[in-house]
Amino acid sequence: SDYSQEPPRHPSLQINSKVPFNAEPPRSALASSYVTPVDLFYKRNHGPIPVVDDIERYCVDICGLIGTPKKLYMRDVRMLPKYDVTATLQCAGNRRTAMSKTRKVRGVGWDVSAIGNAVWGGAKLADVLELIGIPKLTCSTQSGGKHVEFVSIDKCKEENGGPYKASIPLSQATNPEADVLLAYEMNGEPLNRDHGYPLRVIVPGVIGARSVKWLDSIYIIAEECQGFFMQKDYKMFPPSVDWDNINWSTRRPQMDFPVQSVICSLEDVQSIKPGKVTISGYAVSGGGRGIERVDVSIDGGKTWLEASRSQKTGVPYIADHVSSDKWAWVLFEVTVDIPYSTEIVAKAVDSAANVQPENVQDIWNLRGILNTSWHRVQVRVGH
Ligand code: MTE
Ligand code: MO
Repeated sequence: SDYSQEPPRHPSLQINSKVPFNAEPPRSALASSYVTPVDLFYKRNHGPIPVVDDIERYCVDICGLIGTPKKLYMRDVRMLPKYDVTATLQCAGNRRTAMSKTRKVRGVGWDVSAIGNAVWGGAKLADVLELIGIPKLTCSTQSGGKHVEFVSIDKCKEENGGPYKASIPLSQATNPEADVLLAYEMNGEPLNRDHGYPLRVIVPGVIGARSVKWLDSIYIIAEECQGFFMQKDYKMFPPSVDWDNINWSTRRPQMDFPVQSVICSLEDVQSIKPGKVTISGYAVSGGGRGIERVDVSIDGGKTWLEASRSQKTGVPYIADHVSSDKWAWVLFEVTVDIPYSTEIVAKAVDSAANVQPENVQDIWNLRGILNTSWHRVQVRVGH
């Protein structure tokens, strides 16, 4: 594969793999802004970044179980109502490195920053599908279509040199409230090459793997996508399953991500001076579930304090889906006195009262996905 035309990248990104390019920002930079700057947003790729230079001729083929196939040009996408959706994208592999410490897992090593929050601008997929005659809130088409498959331009080795792809249920794709976008903007600027120029899918509340970048075609299909990343990857197995006894067909592709929180203001092991310390980070849940609470402990999880939460500076966050960005993370913060060396822990509770699991061992899985265990950091107090 040809990696000679990769775009320039920010020097402070921590590179986890050079080809394909996989990198994340330092955790201290991540939670300092509610909207993650594009430069610092994690980049997760499976192949070289495609080059699309003739934007006039670029189009998305929409075909499959529909009456007449359609070519969707950028001008067609821009003609539809534009929506700006603030949504957190999280890679299922976020925090994988920490999972590997208990027992080795396979996959790109990520610290805690394979996640970012952006304002995605584009057309709703529900409006696009209406253009080709599929009404809103449809669960199946007359010709038996039940899923919407997104096929990209980039090629990867997992697909034996074929394109990256994924699918979502038609019921989600045609639901305007699900806010699935064909996005051409990120934080008010045209999408850049790393993040899917000229057009990508954003599936809010769902693991990043389903938000296909560099969209080439959309297929209306009867069964979910049979691609590698739907069938042989990104599935959650119990700790008893390992590479010698895995049967991929026993599990469904992971879609929504579970409740997550991370302390970003402190490294895994951090030396501090005795006195007041501000503990801050992000908390988010999938499926549009808001964050109900973030608990912080300064004694390894014996006792807890409630942190304050915000999305907009100075406005307390309420998980009511009206005044809040329902697909977006919240930033939390609490200032405490730390007189002695200890373990600091964060755990979040979402609006369905789901709580992060206490120990990583209990959710260990061979691919190292969805490490949402209590986030623990060690502080060493010195004088
Ligand atoms: N889409 C294509 N075409 N190719 C990819 O490799 N990676 C996926 C998803 N979409 C990928 C893709 C994964 S695993 C994630 S987590 C997100 O894109 C990352 O998006 P980002 O690089 O914009 O942060
Ligand atoms: Mo991912």
